[in-house]
Amino acid sequence: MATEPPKILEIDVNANERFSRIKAAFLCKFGRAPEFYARAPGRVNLIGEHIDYCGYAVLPMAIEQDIVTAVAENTSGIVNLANTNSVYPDYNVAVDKVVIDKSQPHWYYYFLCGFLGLKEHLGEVTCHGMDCLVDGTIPPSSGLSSSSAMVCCAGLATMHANHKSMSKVTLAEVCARCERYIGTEGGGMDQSISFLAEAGKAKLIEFNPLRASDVRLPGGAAFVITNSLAQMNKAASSHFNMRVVECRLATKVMAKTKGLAWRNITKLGELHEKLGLELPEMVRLVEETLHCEPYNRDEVCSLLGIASEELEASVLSENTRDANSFKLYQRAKHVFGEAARVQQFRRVCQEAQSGSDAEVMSRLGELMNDSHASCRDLYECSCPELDKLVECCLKSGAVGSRLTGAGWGGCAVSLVPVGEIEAFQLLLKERFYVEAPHSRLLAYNSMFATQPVMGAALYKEA
Ligand code: ADP
Ligand code: NG1
Ligand code: MG
Repeated sequence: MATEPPKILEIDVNANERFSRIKAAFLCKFGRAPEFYARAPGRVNLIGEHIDYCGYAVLPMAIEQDIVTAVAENTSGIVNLANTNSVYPDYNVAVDKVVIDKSQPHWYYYFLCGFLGLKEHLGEVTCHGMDCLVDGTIPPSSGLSSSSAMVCCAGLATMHANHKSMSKVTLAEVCARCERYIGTEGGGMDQSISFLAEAGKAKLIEFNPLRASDVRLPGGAAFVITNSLAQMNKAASSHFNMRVVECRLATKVMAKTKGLAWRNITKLGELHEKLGLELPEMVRLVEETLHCEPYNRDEVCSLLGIASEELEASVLSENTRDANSFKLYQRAKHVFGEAARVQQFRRVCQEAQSGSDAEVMSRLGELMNDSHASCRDLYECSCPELDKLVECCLKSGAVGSRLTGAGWGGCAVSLVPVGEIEAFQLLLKERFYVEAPHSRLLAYNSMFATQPVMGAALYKEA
């Protein structure tokens, strides 16, 4: 239940290879055993890309790959952070001196986003110091939400280390807010599924208010993740925020054209609600009210009747302050089209029992293919490696394939008939990974069929 706190489970650490390894590393680092462990999963988004921050529903599921943090309280008032992967250096900071530098998205800032978010939410004058050792299995910067798994894991660990309890929904909302401290203005899909996921179920995540409902995926369908091996750190570039800003601007320009109080409307979903239209009508409205050529700063300022300073203060973000070209038509058209595809995907899943397996698969596959085309052509959040991978997946037995997560690199998710997973993976190894700049060995870790797993939880040694 979303209104309950995350579960506290008992674990036989000695019988669990991963937890034993984490415990040993913690002992080695801090000279004592951890008091508890927090775990938060990554996710794969099946459909609904770049629309959560516009207020629209998305359809992800949690994956086995996760972030686990071993934790023990300390009395020194310091957050000591260490990582099992030596790529990520140790860091420590006093609980009252935490500052997140947006210009340098170091790994520990993601952890500290979760720490700070919880600290502020709990309204504690001060939080306990904590010794923390992080161990992650989600390929980073690859669209499977390693960043949010880290933020959620840190938030959950901080809550428990301070002897507090909160519902999964509240934790998801707090963590969605505080991940923005790193600079990216994300929606909330990643933190929501990390907390609200249930084993065996994909979820339709809706916002305002945040809620998750079960989506039963057809039995014959497997969702296979493949990694393009191109990485993209979302906080280290302005690509992500630029899209958020373009959607915000499109909202305001369209709202002004329709005579609405545009200053108070920030999301395309709010505009949609105010106009009371259907999604296909919103697509038509984009075609009628916006032009295909990019807008420049002067044009949007003159359309809204504002000065450049107001644009910077109320629409642009810190890292898009100097932007001067905005593709409003293309971004808005993607958002309304993608929101409609999420509704259709869910409907096909609901009606799956009445159709043949092949028919259901082909309808879902088509929606995924259309989603990728829209991300590539209208939203421009794909990249050559991803386009090549998606094409390769489709030629190797996938019924549908699309980029997942923010894009500009990272993973594709493919719909593959259950009986054909092995053949699909073999073909991909030969066709995609043989040419990839990395070895075939890496390919082995870059493809996996997913099973929806449960959301974040706490573990105590039995
Ligand atoms: P995504 O969320 O798609 O994986 P982001 O660019 O949003 O990609 O976040 C990736 C960042 O998260 C990494 O650059 C790193 O700082 C942090 N991160 C992810 N996994 C780990 C890990 N196991 N240990 C430390 N930091 C991690
Ligand atoms: P990733 O790729 O996991 O960083 C981002 C956003 C989501 C969503 C997707 C695109 C964050 C934390 N995550 O995900 O909210 O907008 O892109 O659908 O900003
Ligand atoms: Mg991320």
